[in-house]
Amino acid sequence: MPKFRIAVLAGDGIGPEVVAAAIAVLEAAAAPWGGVFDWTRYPWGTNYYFEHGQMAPPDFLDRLQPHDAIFLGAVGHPKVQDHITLNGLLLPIRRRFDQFICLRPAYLYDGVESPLKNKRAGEIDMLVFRENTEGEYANIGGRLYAQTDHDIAVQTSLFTRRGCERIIRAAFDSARARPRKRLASITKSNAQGYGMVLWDETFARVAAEFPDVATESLLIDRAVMEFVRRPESFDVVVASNLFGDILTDLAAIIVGSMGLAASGNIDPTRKNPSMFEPVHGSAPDIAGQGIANPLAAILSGAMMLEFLKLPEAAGAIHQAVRDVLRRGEPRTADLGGRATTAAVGAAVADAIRRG
Ligand code: GGG
Repeated sequence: MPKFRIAVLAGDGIGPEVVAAAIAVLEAAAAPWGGVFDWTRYPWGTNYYFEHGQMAPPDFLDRLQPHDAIFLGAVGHPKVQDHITLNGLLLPIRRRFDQFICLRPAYLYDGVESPLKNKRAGEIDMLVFRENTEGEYANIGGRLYAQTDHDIAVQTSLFTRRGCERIIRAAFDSARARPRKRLASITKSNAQGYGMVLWDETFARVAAEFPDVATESLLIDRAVMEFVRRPESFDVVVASNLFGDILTDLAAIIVGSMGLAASGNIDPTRKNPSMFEPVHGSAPDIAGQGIANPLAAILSGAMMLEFLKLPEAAGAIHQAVRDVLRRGEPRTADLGGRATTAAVGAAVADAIRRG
């Protein structure tokens, strides 16, 4: 078994707490294969920013390049504007390593209550493909006459035929491989008459190659309504960078908690390291208290194991998480419990060792 070189960016707030719990679980899951991971921890994030005036050193992307994967906790600090933390660390990684697929599953586990009434375990089961390298996150624009009465801001969304086609195609491939074979595309092409019309046209063109996949195209305002009204009807969903981000917070909440939402930022060509991170942010309101839910980070770790082609180890984590959630304890406050991050992490690791 090769050793996998994993870059760990625990980051800010609850990031280090959930990452520590997740690494212990990943070690437990991979133990039958011997010492599988070579973890390298990088102290980048807002503490680094306070000391150096930037989120990471100038060569940080070159230093990440040789790794097999990146495992990230969270970035963000109440004393630093979020566009600085995002553009200083997270977004350059996604772009430089061409992690154009942001994969975000949302599944209603047995033992977890949806805020939507009468939803049974497994009834909500969707996989969102978020475009991850362009769209509304392209960071193209500028300010003129900043901080004066004439302040002007221009922010441009970027949609390319190549960018639309590759994420839409990846979503179709995934939908075809799933039992329900359904794909929903979400835009706002009535108002965004250039970029999102290009998206819609690309979706229609690629759809012709997948006659076995049932499709629907929804505007984002209708989509948020339908996520609440008929979430069980969604299987695979594909959306732009911004809409994918917003939709997956909604998807996380209807399956019980942001504390369960995992994600992978994937370069499917494997030329570059892919990055795995919980969807949640740094949660400064609970940071340092040891009460954050580590399951989103743990499930992101399982996605990393799948990507590294360790499906048995990933399966062991999924089974252990299912067991712990079904049992009902220990669980953290976001799921109605009182347990600590460490206790939930230890319960999952124990379930893996017993399993
Ligand atoms: N878990 C990573 C994290 O801290 N995410 C916070 C965030 O604001 N992410 C923005 C995004 O994914 O677009």
